Amino acid sequence: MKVSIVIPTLNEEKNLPIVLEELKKMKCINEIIVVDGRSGDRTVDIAKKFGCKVVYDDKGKGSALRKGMNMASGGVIVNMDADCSMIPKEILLLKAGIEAGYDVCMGSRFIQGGGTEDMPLFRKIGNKFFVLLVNSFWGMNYSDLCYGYRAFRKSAIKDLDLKRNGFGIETEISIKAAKKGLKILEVPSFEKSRKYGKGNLRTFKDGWNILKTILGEFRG
Ligand SMILES: Nc1nc2c(ncn2[C@@H]2O[C@H](COP(=O)(O)OP(=O)(O)OP(=O)(O)O)[C@@H](O)[C@H]2O)c(=O)[nH]1
Ligand SMILES: [Mg+2]
Repeated sequence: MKVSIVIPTLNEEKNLPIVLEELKKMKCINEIIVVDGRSGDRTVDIAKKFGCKVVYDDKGKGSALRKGMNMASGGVIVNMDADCSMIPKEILLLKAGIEAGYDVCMGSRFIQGGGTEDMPLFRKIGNKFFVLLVNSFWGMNYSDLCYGYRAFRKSAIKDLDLKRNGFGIETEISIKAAKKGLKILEVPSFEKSRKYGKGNLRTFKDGWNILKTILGEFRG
């Protein structure tokens, strides 16, 4: 199956070329869509130099991902970050999940083979708490939640009908995939530290948004 990669970017001029250089070596990748949140640096120039499709969206990471996924043409659509925290070769594992018949194949840092060097203790505790809530509310067996390295069957994008604009998007995906009875697989993934620059996630503000996402989906 052909693979489209969707990468949201915000000021990633140092990290993006490293990621794109590695992606270029992978034969299974058909297109790379960079959805830029109006970076003030050379991110967009770099993406264009590597032959990526570039579109703009300044409403947040969730909105950017939605825009990129909606325009992707591959049968398999993979979301990944631009900050060098995700190992490009794991795309093979994510893609295999879709080819084996799953609708969504999610990287997990908390099953054997996975891990993270990019998550302070209080974020780990928050993530575990959110995983527990989602598993209890929707009868799931997720091991991870707020992680964006995931592959989707093209048809799943429409089924998910995503709405969140910010960092709540991963949580929304996990919950809606469960609600809609999509076939979900977790595969191990190792998250490295972001290489250059600072992350945009604000632990408490975005943690609150994630909690609101869970409670909103529970009520709705
Ligand atoms: N288009 C767009 N991309 C964003 C936005 N915020 C973050 N990103 C990108 O989304 C990806 C993940 O964002 P990060 O800031 O690394 O967030 P994170 O990995 O949860 O947080 P850290 O662990 O602190 O790195 C990166 O490729 C960012 O450049 C945004 O508002 N718009
Ligand atoms: Mg990051």
